[in-house]
Amino acid sequence: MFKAVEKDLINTHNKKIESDLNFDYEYLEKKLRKENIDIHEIKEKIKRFQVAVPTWGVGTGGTRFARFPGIGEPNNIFEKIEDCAVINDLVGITEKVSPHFPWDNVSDFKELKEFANSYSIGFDVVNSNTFQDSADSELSFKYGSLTNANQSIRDLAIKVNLDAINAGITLESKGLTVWVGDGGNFPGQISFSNSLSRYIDSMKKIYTKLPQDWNIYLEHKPYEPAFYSTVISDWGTSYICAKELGDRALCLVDLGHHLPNTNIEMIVSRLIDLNKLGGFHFNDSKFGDDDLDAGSINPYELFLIFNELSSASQKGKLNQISYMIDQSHNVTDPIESLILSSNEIINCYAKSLLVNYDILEECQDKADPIKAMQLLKNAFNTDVSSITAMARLENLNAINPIQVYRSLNYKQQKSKIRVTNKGSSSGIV
Ligand code: RM4
Ligand code: MN
Ligand code: MN
Repeated sequence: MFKAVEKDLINTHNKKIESDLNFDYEYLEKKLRKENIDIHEIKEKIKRFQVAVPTWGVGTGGTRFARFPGIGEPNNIFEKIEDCAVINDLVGITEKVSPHFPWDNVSDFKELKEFANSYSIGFDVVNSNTFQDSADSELSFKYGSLTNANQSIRDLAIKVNLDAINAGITLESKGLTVWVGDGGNFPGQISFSNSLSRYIDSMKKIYTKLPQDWNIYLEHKPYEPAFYSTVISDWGTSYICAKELGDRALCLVDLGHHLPNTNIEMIVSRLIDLNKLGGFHFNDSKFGDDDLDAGSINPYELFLIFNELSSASQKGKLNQISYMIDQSHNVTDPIESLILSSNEIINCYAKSLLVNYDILEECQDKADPIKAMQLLKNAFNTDVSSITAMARLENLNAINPIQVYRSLNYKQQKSKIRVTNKGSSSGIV
């Protein structure tokens, strides 16, 4: 750590605000003690929490209309790793990055791994991209990839996934996330039934090649890029497929992959009970897969998700969960968005640790919805920022990461060395 941002600089900034932080922390400590909550226990849990950052998240995103590149943005995976290292040096909870293939392909994955490790960055799950064609490909995913009616195209999509696994083995990743954009724009375009059975068939071929200590994560999504139907449209379909594949196939909940007003926290609970919850892609949205910053629109929902996770964890029902951010930063500096998002996520986690789940269950059993709701609201309304900031300080990271980041003028500095693609192209990343 501290190759991207100097430790001394972080220290100097911390020194200036450390006494304010101590004041806030001690105040909260006393307040929580009255409720029999040990703030140190919560802080220790916070210090161990990790959420991965997606490589594509540090590039400026765009809509299907246009992309407005930011200054000094990274052009390749090495520069993306540098940006991810800046984030992690400041916040300390994003030690791993999640690459996307073939976007992040390199000729020497060992070199990439060593480069990342030199910044104290490791690799989280790998992602496969079969939602666009590579420039040199004769076969096209235009009408589907893993579910395409044409066997050769399905084989190519399987190969993209196997290549991603192979890259991931060198990078010491432990999982593959599969999201397919397959589906139809019009009624009658695809057979719901045939495409699902082809999906399962293709995924079985990938699953058999999965290393023993890996998991495969299945993402569902109701629409986009296909607008009438998608093959893995909802958590139920995802669950059925994961079950069909085997124990190492798990469901991944991308928060933006639900229709408005869907009760995502209930889906989380269901998947925990079914022993199939594998991970998350955190982001926020108003309408669809908006990929906005986590907690920017509906922070209470994020809290309620952590509420399910913490309550299940206390009951010993939670397995290892793969946490990741999956966002598209179109109008902000992606580094700032990712710093704030990781903070929103950890704050919601900390708040969920304030809930007394025994009392909550009592309220449920005694039919006291007001008290139950109050328990959750009190936890959500507690300002836990001093706990998460103290966890950062003790981990030698920044009390106020945005402030330190802005003092670096990082993107301005990088713009002198990195070439910005001036054209305004469309596309999600
Ligand atoms: C999809 C999905 C995948 C991500 C791509 C870029 O909507 O969320 O996880 O890899 O976008
Ligand atoms: Mn996703
Ligand atoms: Mn998405």
